[in-house]
Amino acid sequence: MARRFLVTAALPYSNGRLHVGHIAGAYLPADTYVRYLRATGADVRFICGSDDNGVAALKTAREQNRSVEELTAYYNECQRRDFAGLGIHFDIYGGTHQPAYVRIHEKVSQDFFLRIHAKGFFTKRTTRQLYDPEANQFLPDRFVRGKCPHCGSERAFGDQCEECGRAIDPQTLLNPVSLMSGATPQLRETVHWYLRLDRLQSKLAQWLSSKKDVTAAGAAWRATVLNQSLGRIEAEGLPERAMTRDLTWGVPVPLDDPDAKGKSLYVWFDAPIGYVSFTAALCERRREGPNAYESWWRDPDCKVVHFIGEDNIVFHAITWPAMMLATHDSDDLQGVRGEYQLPHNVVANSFLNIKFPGQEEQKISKSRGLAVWIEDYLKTFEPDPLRYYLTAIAPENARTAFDIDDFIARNNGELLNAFGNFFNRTITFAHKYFEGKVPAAGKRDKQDEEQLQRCREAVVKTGGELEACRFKAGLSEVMALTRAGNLYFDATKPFMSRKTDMEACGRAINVCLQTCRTLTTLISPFLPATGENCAAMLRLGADYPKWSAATDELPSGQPLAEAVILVKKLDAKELFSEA
Ligand code: B3M
Ligand code: ZN
Repeated sequence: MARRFLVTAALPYSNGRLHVGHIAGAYLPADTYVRYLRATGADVRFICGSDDNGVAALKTAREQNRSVEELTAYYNECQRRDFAGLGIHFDIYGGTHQPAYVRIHEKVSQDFFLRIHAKGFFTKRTTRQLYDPEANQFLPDRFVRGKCPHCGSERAFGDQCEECGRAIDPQTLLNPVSLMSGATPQLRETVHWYLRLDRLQSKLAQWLSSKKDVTAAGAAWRATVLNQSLGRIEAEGLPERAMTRDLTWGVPVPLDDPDAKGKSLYVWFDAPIGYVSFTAALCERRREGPNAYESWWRDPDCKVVHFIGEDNIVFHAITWPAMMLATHDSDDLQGVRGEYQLPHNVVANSFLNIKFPGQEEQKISKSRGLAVWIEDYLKTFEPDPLRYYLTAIAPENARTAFDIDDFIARNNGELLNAFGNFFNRTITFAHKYFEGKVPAAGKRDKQDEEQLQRCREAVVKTGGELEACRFKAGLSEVMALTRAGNLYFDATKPFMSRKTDMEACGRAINVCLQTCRTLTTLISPFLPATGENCAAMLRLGADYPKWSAATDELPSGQPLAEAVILVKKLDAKELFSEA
């Protein structure tokens, strides 16, 4: 039986374009993982889509003077294009409020809410909240501005001050002003449904503790993820959290209760359910039957893996699992068939900083125009140089920086000089001196055997790193084999032996070609377009990414295709000069 995985990548808010930080954070590692798993023969569904609900989109739509429907449809389409341009291929790219998905998403979300409600994990409570008497509506925290009670900045939002970074209780904001109408907000009573995280916390803690140890896939959860989840529970415990909002843009609260009128589910309640509803939409599209999504979500034989950025950890490692636990009948944390399965892994990267030539490293900032937008990047460059760089510097355990000069240097140094050049010199040589065919393996000596042994070891090591979601380490194994290939080429000197000993020369080129063959499979999850070009030169056929075939030898006499340029030399001026 094939292993089964459901892999998700965080749903981007559909109120903006994607930049390199998003890609490095969640989408590229997820895509690499999915490609690798498929190469091992696993059955995988790769799910994503836009997060359309909630305040973020509403606010941008207001600022841009367009309808929220139009805004979210527009950015959903932009994101789709950016991902496709980078070779990030989801099985489905839905959207929590896109016309094609909103019906199924509302149904799954409302069923989820009702199930938790029936199990008694909500408390209905009255609270006081800021209300705009002119716009006649309650104000989301982001729609209130005022003076920060901590540092005195005049530009604080109702939930947070961007000046001092502190969280704010909206009721303590000084001189509050509504961003809807400019009116002074009043405090009014309202009713919300709170998830009893306090009652779920000991189960959550027990489950999260089990993730400190090595999982079946060969790795513990990342420390950052455990610190922010288990660490938080141990340090402060979990308070109840409101899962509804006074907002009409979202999934309506499905209760037959006058207090629920005009309210929506909290966006962080319905967003992770998007993973489920998009899976259901995918199954529907494939005509697999109405309950087919259950074989991905309610079956312990399928592993669910979430890829996210560090700011989403609490929601994926605490709130979302708590929501699922609240639907369970059984107390079994290992997973019972028929019930929602808690994630096998939650893989979070840190943020990416940015460094433009001649400037200091800084945080990526949309508002200050400090970012490299995917759309802009793709106007000039191929996807693989970016995929290479973002994996080589992946912020897996701490922040790292996208340094424009370093990006160019590594492309031209590592990817072109080492990887591209190894293929180029090997294949060109075979064309020049062996009629474009794989020369005879001959009688291999120790040096030859050692190089082939390195190939076998690289397959095992790279696979081990990828199983454990250590993508940066996986890529460096591939590059280590590349360097070993170049060293072998230099040491065996086929350019000399061709004049004196054609048999020895052919043996060396044969081993180099076998190394190329292995590298083709190993590079393919990271750089799919490059992998395809390599496979075409070696005439490998459709199953070249198959992991178990990575060291299958190319038979002597097999014809090769002409060498193509695998990696182009890049110049920073092409894109980033006046960024
Ligand atoms: N839209 C937050 C973000 O992009 C959010 C992720 C939802 S994943 C369910 O940071
Ligand atoms: Zn402040």
